[in-house]
Amino acid sequence: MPAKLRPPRKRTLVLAAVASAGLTVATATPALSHGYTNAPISRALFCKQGVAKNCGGAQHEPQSIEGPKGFPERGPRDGTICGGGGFAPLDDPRGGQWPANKLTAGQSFTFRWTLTAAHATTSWRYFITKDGWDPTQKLTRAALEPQPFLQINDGGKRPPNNVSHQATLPNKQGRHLILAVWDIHDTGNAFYQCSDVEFS
Ligand SMILES: [Cu+2]
Repeated sequence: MPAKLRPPRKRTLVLAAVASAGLTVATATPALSHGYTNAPISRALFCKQGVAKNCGGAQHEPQSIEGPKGFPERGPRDGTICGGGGFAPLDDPRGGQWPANKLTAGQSFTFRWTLTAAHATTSWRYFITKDGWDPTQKLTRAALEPQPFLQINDGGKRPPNNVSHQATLPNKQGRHLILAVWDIHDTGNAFYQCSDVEFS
């Protein structure tokens, strides 16, 4: 289901106001906005849509769930992966009650991203939780299958604003978490998107 497109936030104006107040804006990445997954719908996008409440800043900027790249060796530490190390409400497992995307195991599925800034890309990687995953726990590396079930290498090229990747869904049952990682080529960062899914 495609996300509704809304006008971008006027974050540039906010930053300009801060700069004119004489403060230094320190940031590890030069870009101001980025991207999120809309298929399956991520926790951050459910927040933006108002389907999930009490999300903190993710409600206004689901595209900004960004952390150091190099997952799983580097990147946000365990328990902070879904929030990219900075959006804690996305890490809260909410007792396993996050809205879930219904998927059919073993079937073809098109993963989709909406990009608000199309950064030069190293790769797109999709991880899934192991069998027996406990949805009431915060996401850790140990809870994920060690290899992504889908990886697309872009070799530094700039993607379109709407990105799609077709894949065969893994053979899983019941509730799982899919972690999508967008590895940026020319910064030290990556974008992290967690989607709760229910396989039938
Ligand atoms: Cu960006």
